[in-house]
Amino acid sequence: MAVERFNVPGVSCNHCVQAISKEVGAVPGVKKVEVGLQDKVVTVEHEGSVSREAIIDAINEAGYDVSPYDSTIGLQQA
Ligand SMILES: [Cu+2]
Repeated sequence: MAVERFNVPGVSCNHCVQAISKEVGAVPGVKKVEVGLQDKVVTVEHEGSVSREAIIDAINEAGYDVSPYDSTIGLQQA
């Protein structure tokens, strides 16, 4: 099992959370999706066979852009 995080600055309400959860959750191999409304971080747990690109594609498909996530700096509040 692998866990990856994606910084998605466009997350602003529960609609965004649901749209991203639905799109990313539909990617084969994805087990769990958590969308943080406060930190705007999408956390994806998957089987390890899922490419980062496939998840980014799904987030884009939902209508949101992904920024590179830097866990050492942390996230700026909008
Ligand atoms: Cu929204």
